Amino acid sequence: MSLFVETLYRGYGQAFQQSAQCFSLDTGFQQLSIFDNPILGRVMTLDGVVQTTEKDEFIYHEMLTHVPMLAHPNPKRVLIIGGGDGGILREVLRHPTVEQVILVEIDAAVIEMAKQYFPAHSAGAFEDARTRIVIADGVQYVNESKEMFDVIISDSTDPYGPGEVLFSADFYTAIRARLNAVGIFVAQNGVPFFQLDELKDTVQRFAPLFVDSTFFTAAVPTYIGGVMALAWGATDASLRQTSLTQIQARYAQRGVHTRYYTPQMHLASFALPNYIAQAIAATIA
Ligand code: AG3
Repeated sequence: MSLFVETLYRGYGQAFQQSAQCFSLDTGFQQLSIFDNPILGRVMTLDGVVQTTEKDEFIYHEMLTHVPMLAHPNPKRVLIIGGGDGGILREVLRHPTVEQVILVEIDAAVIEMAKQYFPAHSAGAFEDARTRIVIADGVQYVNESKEMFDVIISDSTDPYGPGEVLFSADFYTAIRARLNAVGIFVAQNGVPFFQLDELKDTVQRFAPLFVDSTFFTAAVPTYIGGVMALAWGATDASLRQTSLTQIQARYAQRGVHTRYYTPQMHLASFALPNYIAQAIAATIA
């Protein structure tokens, strides 16, 4: 039996039993590996870090998508940075309000491998008439694009390697300029129990850009170490104050069906454990 041991943190990790038919390739941007595990199904890793598994992908993809999409009254234009496996794209397209989604992925190999080995992640989303795929550097794209969006979702790797620039103040500034007057930006921000500095950096970088900035959380088993922080930056503070009744009405009206997300979970996900709340408070103070 061979084991894959994730090497994200020094001195602590998670191990996966790996099927015999596993493979790994250098995409030119990163080392991409795919294997099967008896509990989690198929697993994709990039540079030794678990990105997605068949079994628990729904938790992350639903929360990172439906929280901003349902907080927004009428999201028509959506930008996804990264997200080459198509999971976020699939969830965004569940909203009938959406007219166009642009997905900007730096590494075409991620999309190709995901289409082939994780077909349920995109479930046809790459072929949807509303989808536009751009193979490009996300930073360059937001710097050069003139397009405006209602919701922008950053589905990146951790801030090492190709993903590092997607956590920079310059990137966030360029993102802010691409948001419509009523706009929301969300981003995966790591597991704060182990990656508290990343959260603090984001607190500092979001503060001058968004009138409302905070985090919401989701417990994703294979992003091990407790809850994952999802960063939230909005152009309008009322978006986060949307009532349960309103969110429920939108959820029903748009016909979105989910396995983790519920309107109650939506509101609850903004309640932060005190060690996170205190880290945020200490950073802004
Ligand atoms: N993007 C987020 C992976 C983050 C893993 N990091 C961690 N465990 N700290 C995955 C891509 C899914 N579409």
